[in-house]
Amino acid sequence: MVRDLIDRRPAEECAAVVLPVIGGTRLASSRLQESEGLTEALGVRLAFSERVTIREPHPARLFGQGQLDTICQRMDETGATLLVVDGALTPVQQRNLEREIKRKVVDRTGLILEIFGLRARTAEGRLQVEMARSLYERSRLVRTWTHLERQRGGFGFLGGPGETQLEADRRMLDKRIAGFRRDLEDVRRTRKLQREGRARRGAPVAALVGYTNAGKSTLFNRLTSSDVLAADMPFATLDPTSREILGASGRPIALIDTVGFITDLPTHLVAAFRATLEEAMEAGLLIHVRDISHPDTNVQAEDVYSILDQLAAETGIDRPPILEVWNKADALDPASRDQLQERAAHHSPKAVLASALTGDGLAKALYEAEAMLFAGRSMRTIRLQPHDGRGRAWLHSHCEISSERLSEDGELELIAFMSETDIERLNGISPDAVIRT
Ligand SMILES: Nc1nc2c(ncn2[C@@H]2O[C@H](COP(=O)(O)OP(=O)(O)OP(=O)(O)O)[C@@H](O)[C@H]2O)c(=O)[nH]1
Ligand SMILES: [Mg+2]
Repeated sequence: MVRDLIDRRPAEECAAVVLPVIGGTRLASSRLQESEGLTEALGVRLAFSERVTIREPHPARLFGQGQLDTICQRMDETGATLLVVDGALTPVQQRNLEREIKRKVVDRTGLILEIFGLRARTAEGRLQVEMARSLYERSRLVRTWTHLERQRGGFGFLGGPGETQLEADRRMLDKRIAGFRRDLEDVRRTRKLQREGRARRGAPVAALVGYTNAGKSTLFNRLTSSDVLAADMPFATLDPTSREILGASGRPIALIDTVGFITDLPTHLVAAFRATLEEAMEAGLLIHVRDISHPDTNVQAEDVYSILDQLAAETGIDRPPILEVWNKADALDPASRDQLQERAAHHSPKAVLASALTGDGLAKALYEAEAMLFAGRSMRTIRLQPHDGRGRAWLHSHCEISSERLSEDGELELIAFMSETDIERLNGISPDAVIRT
């Protein structure tokens, strides 16, 4: 049923999946399965899939000639119409491979961008995907400068006399990217206003983050009694959804479901989804949902943390505190479950073993989330310099403000509910702010 929700590619497309393992790099054991899952997410049939060990990557076609011949032969035998190389291809390698095997070739970034394209439902999601695609195409144009110029040069139908096709393409893409950037700025502004609205209502925000397919949306649905799409496929969620729930203490909490991460997430996607991802980085708490039953759960967690670090560096926002939810506990055998239960109790960051499917452990997870969100939240008096618009804006978008006035000496005095983390953050933004209990 879920599959029907996805635009499907013509069924006659049939893909060969090759996972290049380059000179001793360690790849997660289930990585080939992930490649297959990503390919199937395009709605194409799978012809075959294999790992190919490459000692020395060939600059012009990545694979050795013998390896390429074998791939070609298998593609002929199985009737494959598309080659998915689950790694990075240079534009030159991609073109040469296409020429040699006489079929379409797509690499990991192309594949993920394609899936995002199929999944984008809202105007905002489509805008972000289009932006990512244009950035990707733009980067590939630059690197193939010489060959494209030779191949298509001299037409110049967009520009003046003598303009090459490449220059025209580049100009067209730059124009589109600039347009997308403007539209995305509007999206960011709208999201900021929404965040401020939430803060005014006093609801702190917890964002669900984690590897794709970890169970974020299933957990979100359970906790909020919602019905967002949760499915056994990569990148089921693209657009963030937010709902308010009441915690055990009766205080409101806003929960956000977000797009999933993946190993080697294309940097263009991170850039394009900034408005969405910023939302998570601005939260008071990140609930890192992990599929603890997955054989590569530790590698996945490492990759999630490195993407979060990258986001923190790019947005200039400190990473919010983290609560790990070790999900899919129901899929473990009883012995490992006991073992993990024990390990979770002493884990840093704090971890709760749970199952979004059966509901086990969710009350504890919510309790811990609430405790972390409200930890040390108390009423503070803050004095800001008269011109500190940034500090004031941050307070309004992150903390519940109970009053605000101008003091006799022209400084701004606010009374707000702040946690220790809030105080640290405000200190970073407004070093001159004076905060008293
Ligand atoms: N056994 C088991 N399966 C689960 C559990 N939670 C989620 N799943 C399954 O895992 C798959 C992915 O769940 P989603 O909730 O869509 O995962 P997600 O993290 O939102 O994934 P993306 O949106 O693609 O990033 C679905 O088939 C769920 O039914 C759980 O606690 N136990
Ligand atoms: Mg999801």
